[in-house]
Amino acid sequence: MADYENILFSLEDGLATITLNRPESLNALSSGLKADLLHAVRRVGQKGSDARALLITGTGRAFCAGADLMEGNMGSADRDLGKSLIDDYHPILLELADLDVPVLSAVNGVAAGAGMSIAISADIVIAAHSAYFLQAFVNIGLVPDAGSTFLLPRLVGSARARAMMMLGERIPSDKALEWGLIYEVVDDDMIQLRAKELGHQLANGPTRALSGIRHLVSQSQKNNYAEQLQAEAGMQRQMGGTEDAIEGVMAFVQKRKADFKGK
Ligand code: LHQ
Repeated sequence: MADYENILFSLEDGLATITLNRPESLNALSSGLKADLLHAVRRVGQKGSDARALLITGTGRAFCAGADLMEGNMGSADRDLGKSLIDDYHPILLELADLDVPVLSAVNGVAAGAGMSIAISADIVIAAHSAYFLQAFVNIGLVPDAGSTFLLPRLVGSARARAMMMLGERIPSDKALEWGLIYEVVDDDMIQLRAKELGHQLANGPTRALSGIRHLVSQSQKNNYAEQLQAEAGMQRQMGGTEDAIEGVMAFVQKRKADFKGK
């Protein structure tokens, strides 16, 4: 298993876990952390990988405080933030979106700025009771990025998204749950346990169907109704021939738990 300086990476029984690991700066996205993250996500997605689900979380009291504001020329006028996004952030976000395994984020503490964007790009988001979500960008005179303007309005509606983006206020996890931004709130001391439990459930699931679900939901952002029905039919045609779908029906008929292999 490759060693990283800024993240922890493990692969256990089909569950890959990436833990952002710069707790002294609330896991802010330094160049090093972004490089490690991209490398690890690519590992998960590479052909022949044993990963059947990916969990992203953080160490310490934060999930991720967004771009590292202390690094390099972040504070100078000659910085090209657009280039930084295109070169360093988009590859991570697009790699995550393209994965053929489900992605779960366990928001153990604050998720701010691009850290929030990463958190909410997951298929399933759970958060600790004391965690909060912060569209921090406006507080430093920037616009939301790293996918937030795409994802957030779709998750919570335009009214709440615009207010969150313009006011830059902390949204606690229970409000995030009420808004439909996340799936579940967990007691602080249970978040990692619950994340592993859900992660292993996904890793033991019918991987090709889970991949199909994430790609279909993503395609529904641009398709009209008729196109989406067509996309579902095309995907279901592929699923019908999978070993897991055959096993799923057999297990139902034989009144036993299905043993999915991800094939
Ligand atoms: C940090 C950070 C941080 C470095 C806390 N960097 N050290 C932008 C530009 C370019 C291209 C790409 O995209 C982006 C996207 C973005 O993500 S822009 C948004 C960047 N993030 C922020 O603006 C959030 C900044 N942080 C905060 O507002 C607060 O730290 C939060 C609300 C997250 C937490 O507040 P507190 O719990 O009060 O903690 P703290 O402020 O005391 O921070 C603890 C330490 O972490 C502290 O270091 P120190 O040495 O004093 O203990 C902070 O300097 C450090 N830290 N965020 N983003």
